[in-house]
Amino acid sequence: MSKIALITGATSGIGEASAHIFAQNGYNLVLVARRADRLEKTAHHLEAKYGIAIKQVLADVKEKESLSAALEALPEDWKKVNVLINNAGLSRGLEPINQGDTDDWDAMIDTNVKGLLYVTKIVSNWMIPGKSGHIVNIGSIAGKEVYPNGNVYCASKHAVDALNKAMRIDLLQHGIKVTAINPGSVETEFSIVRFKGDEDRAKKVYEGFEPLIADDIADAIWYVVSRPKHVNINDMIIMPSAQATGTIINRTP
Ligand code: NDP
Ligand code: 8X3
Repeated sequence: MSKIALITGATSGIGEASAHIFAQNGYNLVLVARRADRLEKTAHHLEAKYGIAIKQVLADVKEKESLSAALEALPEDWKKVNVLINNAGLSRGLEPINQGDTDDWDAMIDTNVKGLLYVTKIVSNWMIPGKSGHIVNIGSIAGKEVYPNGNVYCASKHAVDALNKAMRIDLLQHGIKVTAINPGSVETEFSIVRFKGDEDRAKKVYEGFEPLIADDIADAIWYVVSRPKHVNINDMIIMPSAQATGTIINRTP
């Protein structure tokens, strides 16, 4: 059987672009997301285009029990995962801490931190018997610095930064590589989700400069995963050339 990559949040943006690049390179894929129609469309397209096999896992990474049941229901051969891309994540809202919506906070912490942990526990245990594997955690520039009103999203990505380091220590003895990819501004559905469907507000985030696109990040993920066995890239920050920090962006007027 070909190598297997398991990608969470594969129905859009960085996860979907990563599914393409791994499929193009002959990997079979386990794709995890919540939107069934999008998942099916992506899976069928990639199977037809690249002649690879795909298992669709319709699951919410926040939901510990149903996530675990859906992943454990995979056939044993499909649990021999070589690469895990912990990508599923979101931001909700951009308000000062005293005005934040606590449901938004729950969604971000439960998805970006707890969901990532639940998936990692299950899949790392599948990797351990083979004494190999590679976990790629999608962090953010928001995990390296804090910006106004970014409070809980930044905290959740700082947690990913810490967990990335922790996983590398804990899984070292099992031969599992661990890498974080930390992007700046990438034009995906991210801002539409952050601003709860307000497409005009989302569009303004990327106005006046050239943001990254999902393929730029997928390309970096493929780069780190395709290094020789003895080489690990611990941590990568990737920014648009026009962006210096989370909020300092050189926009043309
Ligand atoms: P998108 O909104 O385009 O994609 C997010 C993906 O995550 C979707 O496929 C969505 O699928 C999935 N997802 C969200 N919540 C869940 C959940 N609870 N369970 C399962 N899947 C879920 O955004 P991006 O591609 O930009 O985001 C991907 C990652 O990159 C996130 O972790 C984000 O924080 C990070 N990031 C993004 C940056 C950017 O500027 N865009 C910059 C830095 C980091 P579905 O709705 O079908 O479940
Ligand atoms: C997404 C990038 O700058 O909106 O993680 O936090 S940012």
